[in-house]
Amino acid sequence: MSIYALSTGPGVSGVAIIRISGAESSDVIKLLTGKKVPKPRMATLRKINNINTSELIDEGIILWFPGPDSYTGEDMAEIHIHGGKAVVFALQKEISKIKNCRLAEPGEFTKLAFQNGKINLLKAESIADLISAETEIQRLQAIKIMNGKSSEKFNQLREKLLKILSFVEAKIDFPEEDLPDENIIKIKKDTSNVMTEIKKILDDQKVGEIIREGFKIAIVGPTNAGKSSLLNNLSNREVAIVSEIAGTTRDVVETHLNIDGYPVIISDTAGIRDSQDEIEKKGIKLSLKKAENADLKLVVIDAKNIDFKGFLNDLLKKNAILVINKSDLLKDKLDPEVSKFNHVLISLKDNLNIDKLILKIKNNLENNFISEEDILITRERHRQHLLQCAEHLNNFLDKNDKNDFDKGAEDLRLATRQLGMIVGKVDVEEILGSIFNDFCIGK
Ligand SMILES: Nc1nc2c(ncn2[C@@H]2O[C@H](COP(=O)(O)OP(=O)(O)O)[C@@H](O)[C@H]2O)c(=O)[nH]1
Ligand SMILES: [Mg+2]
Repeated sequence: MSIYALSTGPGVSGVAIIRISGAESSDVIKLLTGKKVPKPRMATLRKINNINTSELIDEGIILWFPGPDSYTGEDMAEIHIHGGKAVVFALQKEISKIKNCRLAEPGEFTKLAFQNGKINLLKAESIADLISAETEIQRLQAIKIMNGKSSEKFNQLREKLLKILSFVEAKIDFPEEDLPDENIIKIKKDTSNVMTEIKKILDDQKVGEIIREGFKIAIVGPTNAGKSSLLNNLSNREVAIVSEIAGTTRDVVETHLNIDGYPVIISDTAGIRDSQDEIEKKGIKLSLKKAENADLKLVVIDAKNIDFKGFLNDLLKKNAILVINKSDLLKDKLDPEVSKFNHVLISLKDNLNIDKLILKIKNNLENNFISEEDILITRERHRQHLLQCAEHLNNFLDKNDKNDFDKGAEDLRLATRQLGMIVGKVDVEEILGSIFNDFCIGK
């Protein structure tokens, strides 16, 4: 079975590329052009025709990538045509008529590349991340992983564990030879070292995931303080409805921003107040939840109408900036109960001090993304495997009796397997290989 798909974005463009992968790729080119496949990797201009009527669909470039040296490892072809909707549609329709050709599923080319051993799982994931990267920081993170930065680290840790396991397994295979105590001490020490490295990787403030998914900022505070106005101001467009009627915003309104390359998802929420309205109450509940899950809260209050002191302590406890809005209406000094908090006094109406607020947000972002260099976890999946790996290693380290080595070996195997799952390499043969390479078993 061969697969095909439009690999360029949907919509009108100068050029569109349709990719084909699988044994039928050469048939597709022959049937569409009436000629044999061009020389490998040589851009070749061909007329592309309807299969049965030979009517011209378009003229375009054909690229031929014979397997196994292709992206997927299979025979592949690319057809570059003009990127009009009708052209793309007509060509796809023709390919669909060819025997054993079907439309690819999402990510299927990359999945094939992984299954055919062309790339590991982390690289496959990073390709997806690179494609969806919206900001420079996201792109840099994806490209680092694509380059093998994290695979290298996880493979290294895994190899260390395999080595330890080979010692433990040798002991099981030759139980009559007593393992000296110092060897046991070394095995434990090596395991502890791996454990320390894993703990260090896990202690990352989730920076990798935040970069991939976006830094979450929640705008919270009482009704009518100017929360929706702030969202609109920061995103430079009318995302949320602004009105003097308290309780206007009920649902959470979210928008994506790029602040100095940092991907940010900012959400405006319902104003917090005692409400009898069931829908508004639900909105308020959502607000508080957003605030709790956010990486940063912008707590917005009204400078002249501060009846919110009770909430402030709680909301400002961590990762929050107090934004006091409507400074244009302020006649007297700020209430000291409120000014004692670290705050920015702004007026959205008069566009006052907004730059100060943005600077504060940027500083906060920078502080949060500080450990950029050591990021290895970019998905919850990686975190879960690492946590489970650490758990198995703990179980191993807890075993102190030599006779428990059988079970200890199983702990190590399970730990190794978890690391292998991150990179997508789970192969028992390798354990045997490691034993043979590092241990003179024939002696
Ligand atoms: N005077 C003044 N009014 C403002 C300011 N910012 C917002 N408002 C007004 O306050 C009202 C409530 O604003 P809105 O953004 O809907 O508040 P929210 O309920 O917190 O989302 C609207 O009538 C806004 O025009 C400001 O800086 N000064
Ligand atoms: Mg609002």
